[in-house]
Amino acid sequence: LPVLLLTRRFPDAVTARAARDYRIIVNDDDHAYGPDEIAAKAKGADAVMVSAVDKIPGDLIRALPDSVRMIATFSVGTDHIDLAAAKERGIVVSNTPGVLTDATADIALLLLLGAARRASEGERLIREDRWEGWAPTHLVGVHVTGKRLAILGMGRIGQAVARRARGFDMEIHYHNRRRLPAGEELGAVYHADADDLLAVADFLSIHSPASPETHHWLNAERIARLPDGAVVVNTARGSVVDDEALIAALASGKLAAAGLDVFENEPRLHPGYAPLANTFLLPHLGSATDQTRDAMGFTALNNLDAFFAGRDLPNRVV
Ligand code: 8YV
Repeated sequence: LPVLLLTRRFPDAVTARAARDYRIIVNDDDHAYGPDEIAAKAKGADAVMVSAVDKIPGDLIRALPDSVRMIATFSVGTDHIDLAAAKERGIVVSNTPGVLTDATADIALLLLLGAARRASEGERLIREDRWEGWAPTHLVGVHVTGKRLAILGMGRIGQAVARRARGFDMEIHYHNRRRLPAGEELGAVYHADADDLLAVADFLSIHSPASPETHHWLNAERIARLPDGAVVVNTARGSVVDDEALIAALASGKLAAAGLDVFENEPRLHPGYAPLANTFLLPHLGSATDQTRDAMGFTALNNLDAFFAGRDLPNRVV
């Protein structure tokens, strides 16, 4: 059997299937391995299954034993892996697109609603027994139904968010590198220039991958283009947002609120966010449902199985 290193404690059903078809080396602890630890544990492994939280830079890829021929990431994002270095070493890389679309889109809507309707503030108030009772102007938030939702990145997840937002009668606008075919646009308005999208964004939801082009894309200049009182939602990657600029806009009242599931230096939170009442914050829970996490693991294993059987990979990245 091929030897597979699992760098994290993945769901039980995933580990069980891996153990059936591979000789597995498991990290059965909840701490993430550092690069040196991954290289050391990969001794004798034919493949490695990693999470998006494991950083796989070029140095680590070059330090992996020669036996390692494939990296299957338990994520749709691949920004944590130096793909060019993998290619150079002839290491195949796969990811898990599709299976986490719905769970992530659900969390985007939760953030959108939670941020707009001040759910965090309300929850804290009531938990801390500080609620003084109903009042006409108490914890009044931003109205959602019928507003304009701007989607940056209209891939699978962006489209799933658009479908859900239509249920709230939102007017959908989007920017994507490529315009979607007319039949697939769901009535959304395309903006070829991402900056034009900002002007109509009562709500902005980010669904573009992390890349050098999207690094700190939402900066002070772009935030200034948003309508006053806009709400920002991010379930993609923290690095797409310039934290300093977003925090300043939330503090000044330029933006009404932000709902964030991802952070540039996660698990560390920029200290500017927590004191702000108008933030609704989650610890990277986009794909965190039992069914989705199992499906992500099975997808990673499907790719590994295909590789070791000499078949085409369903989700080959490199
Ligand atoms: C994961 C993710 O929770 O798939 C991704 O790119 O960010 C999330 O689904 C996590 O990073 C899994 O490795």
